[in-house]
Amino acid sequence: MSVSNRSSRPADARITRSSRSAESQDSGSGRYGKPRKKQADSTLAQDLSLMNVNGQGGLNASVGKQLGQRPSGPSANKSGGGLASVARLMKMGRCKNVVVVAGAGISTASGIPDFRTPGTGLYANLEAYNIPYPEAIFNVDYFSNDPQPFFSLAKVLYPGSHQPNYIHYFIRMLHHKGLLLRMYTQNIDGLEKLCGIPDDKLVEAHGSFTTASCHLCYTPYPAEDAKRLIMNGNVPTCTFCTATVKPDVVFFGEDLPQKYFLHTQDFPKADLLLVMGTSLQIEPFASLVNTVRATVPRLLLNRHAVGPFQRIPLRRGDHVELGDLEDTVRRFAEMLGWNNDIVELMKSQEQEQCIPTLVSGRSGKHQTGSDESDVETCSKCSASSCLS
Ligand code: CNA
Repeated sequence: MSVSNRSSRPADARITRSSRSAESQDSGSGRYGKPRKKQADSTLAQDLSLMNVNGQGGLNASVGKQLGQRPSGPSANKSGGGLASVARLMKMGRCKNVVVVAGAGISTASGIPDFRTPGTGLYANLEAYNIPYPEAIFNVDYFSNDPQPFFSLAKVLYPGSHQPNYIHYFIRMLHHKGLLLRMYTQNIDGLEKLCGIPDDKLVEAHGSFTTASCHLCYTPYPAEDAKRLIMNGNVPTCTFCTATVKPDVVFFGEDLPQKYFLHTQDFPKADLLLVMGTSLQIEPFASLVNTVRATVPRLLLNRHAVGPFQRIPLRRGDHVELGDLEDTVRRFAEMLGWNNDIVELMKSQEQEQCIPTLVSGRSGKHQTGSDESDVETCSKCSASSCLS
């Protein structure tokens, strides 16, 4: 069965993942020969961005630390200008439907390498995975022949060994303040959920490790069993057809989850778009940023300018703040007066997350509940404080 037939949805209601760097945006087929549907709204998006490319971006446009490719010229203000402008809008109550679009750059501060950062990114360390080209790691045909490269990567990315960082909690705070319309993440590390962003506020566009299924016949497989086998260097196989099971992370040419289609409601409703830690190279995700209304402010927080934020002049209402994301987000939070709240939230969440690491004195199980009698020590923070 072809992976493009994975969904029972009609073809015009399916969106598959593809790498923008590997193909033209307008091509009819993906890198791996899978037919690729053009999104109805991507045409509109392109029209919108074209309409605005000639607009005067000067008044609100700014750049921060200048690294790599960057906007410059009349549309560039001093560092911090963009953050301050957006913080001002937020404080004035003008941004009540904030959409966040995020990528691997929000998790590097948690110790998870991204793809494309030179030196530390996974693509720079391919010898560890023994693959001929970077995208092969998410190519389902390649996986079919040799699942080991993806399973090696899965060991790094499987939720459990990494903790959310300040950036994740900043987004959680947006929700706490009632401002988050939705977060769209390409990440598969599960840190958004772990920091407490509720399921209904989150779209994991490239899937997650929460569920697993056969890569050929899609028969579901218990995710915990798949994880245990993969972490121990074994290959989980389908109970129905014996093909290899994989976590439900979206590979190139596979359908994005149904929830991704919420974007058709969310982006037209957004009154602020925050783009964080992504190279905007993977379609159709990358084009989402072009689907907010033309007057909606968009703020890119990243190490270098990407996607439409590379254009000079910037679109009116676009802001680019370049530099280390965690530093930038901290400054942003300070401007908003949220820093203390975020620090408190992180502390309280860390204490809660100590509970699963508590070692049970009786049953030997790890506990998440409040059954004190079952708990004696905490491997992380020495017990009693976690229970307060
Ligand atoms: P990418 O292509 O690696 O881009 C990451 C971007 O973040 C780059 O522009 C970096 O410059 C920037 N960046 C990285 N660290 C920082 C930092 N500390 N401060 C500021 N900017 C930073 O990753 P994308 O997310 O754009 O690509 C999409 C792929 C990557 C998705 O399909 C993911 O599944 C996949 N991925 C996910 C993870 C994860 O879940 N944590 C890790 C690695 C790859």
